[in-house]
Amino acid sequence: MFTWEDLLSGARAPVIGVVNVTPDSFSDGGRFLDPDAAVVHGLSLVADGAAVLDVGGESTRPGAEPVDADEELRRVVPVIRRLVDALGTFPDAVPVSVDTTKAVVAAAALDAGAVIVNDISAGLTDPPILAVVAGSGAGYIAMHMLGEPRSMQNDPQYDDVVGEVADFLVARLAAARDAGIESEALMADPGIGFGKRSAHNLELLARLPDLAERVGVPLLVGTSRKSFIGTVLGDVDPTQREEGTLATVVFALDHGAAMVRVHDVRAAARVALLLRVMEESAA
Ligand code: PMM
Repeated sequence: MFTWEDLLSGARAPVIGVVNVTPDSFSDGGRFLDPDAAVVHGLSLVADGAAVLDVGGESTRPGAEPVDADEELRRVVPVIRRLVDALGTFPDAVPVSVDTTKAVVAAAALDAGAVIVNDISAGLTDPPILAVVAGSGAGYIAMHMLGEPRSMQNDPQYDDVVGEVADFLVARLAAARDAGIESEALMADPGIGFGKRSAHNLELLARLPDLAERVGVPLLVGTSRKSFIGTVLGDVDPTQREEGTLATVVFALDHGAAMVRVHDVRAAARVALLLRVMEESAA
């Protein structure tokens, strides 16, 4: 069975590298749609220090249209199979995760050698995904999103963003356990940018320690290149947000995040390793 403790006790920095096999993701859409390019990119992220590779075939950027299961399968399964062939299997090698909300895609990805399912809908889009994960002993990431990608940035509102995200995650983690997923296999994610304004994202980051305490499982934070960084720093192109991303990576890891999910793995992994050494010497 996969456990986050086994992964996090390894020597690698707690960094998940993004492999988007999509034509339309917000910061790298189209760059790795070709399977060869996606595999080469994934292997380069491992060389850069990634502890997990997260392979996704459906863009989740604001306004994105859904992709049908056949197309998503066609995009991700060959890439996962080839990455696992090249890397080997966890725990001896860096594990591969699939970024999907669909049970059929999760099942095929696990069959191809993935050992983690990253579900931005926390099991709400396709509830049987929880049983698929439970049956395979895979790891599971449950993320908070308000609404769906097509409409999530249309005026999102919260009375208490941290409390509402925590309530949601606690409920979805309970559903995952009810479906048979072990607690040690669960990770939670506040879903930065998913149905949230900049102020909501900043408040979630500021109060990560509260959130970590409420959810009781390791937290993943995905800020990489997201628009609140551009809102603060005034740049328009997502690829110009790397320094800002690094500031959020340091802040998140220092405030209770167990892992971060990024596009530029080399910089984040080096920052995270240095942070770990500084924290050990301060202890
Ligand atoms: N962000 C994106 C996609 N998948 N999954 C999790 N768990 N957390 C995130 O923050 C997250 C995600 C959007 O970024 P991308 O389209 O560049 O992958």
